[in-house]
Amino acid sequence: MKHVLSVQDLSCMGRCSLTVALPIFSAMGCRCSVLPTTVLSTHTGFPQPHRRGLTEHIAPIAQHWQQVGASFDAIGVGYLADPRQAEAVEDVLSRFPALTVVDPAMGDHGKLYSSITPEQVAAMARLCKKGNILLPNVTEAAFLTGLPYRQSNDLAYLKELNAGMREFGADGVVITGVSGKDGKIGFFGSAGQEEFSYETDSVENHSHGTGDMFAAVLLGGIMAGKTVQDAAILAARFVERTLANSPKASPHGAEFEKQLPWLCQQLNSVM
Ligand code: PXL
Repeated sequence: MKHVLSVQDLSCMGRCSLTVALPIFSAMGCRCSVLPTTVLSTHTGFPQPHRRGLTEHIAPIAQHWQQVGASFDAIGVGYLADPRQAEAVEDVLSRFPALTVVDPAMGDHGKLYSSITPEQVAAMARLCKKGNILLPNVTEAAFLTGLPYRQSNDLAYLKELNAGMREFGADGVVITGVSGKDGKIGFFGSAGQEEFSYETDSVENHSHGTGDMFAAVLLGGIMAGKTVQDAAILAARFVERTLANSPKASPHGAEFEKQLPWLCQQLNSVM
């Protein structure tokens, strides 16, 4: 059984980050260990969550894992609260060689989340250099590459964003949140020499945590033997189904649990 490490915050309520990653990895047949980087009462979409950073615990946890001989097939990194945390996670990545997927969760719709500083963007850029696969949305790719943000599916622009992200050294990049024509939404990506794109119907249902669902399904798909492109398509279809079958814009996040049986079926049909 593949062993995945999920490195991101634990938002105790409001589906996102670890509370999404754990059940998805389990449903996809992976053993999932966790490195919670911050505990929050809720994600930051609720007003004034209580939060406790766990930055100083990251290195001792990783050291203990080394003492007990832990190893991982893959590591998925998501939302991190500040630059010190990003540095601590960089250190974890250097201790455990594994396929590393970095989702530089920092913003959306052309803006950084309120808690994200320019120093955090620089720290995430350093972390991206350690990733084998990078999963920015268009906003994050623009901030990381220094290119202007455009809500556009212009191919030349997407190729430029993708090329800028590939300069971090990853073998694969999937840029999510690309707005298409006729209300479509999709991704543009590359793996090795190949570029690819995909669109689904855009469901008018903005919800926290859908990027975290995408990242978990993508990594679970790769662990199940899929290519980056096929795993990204599976992830996009999972998020589309989830949003289409959830109450609109609930702060508690989208009801991905109802789609887990479908996800298992998709894997079983190819395994
Ligand atoms: O889904 C990304 C995310 C993760 N963790 C926390 C967040 C968010 C997005 O708002 O607030 C704490």
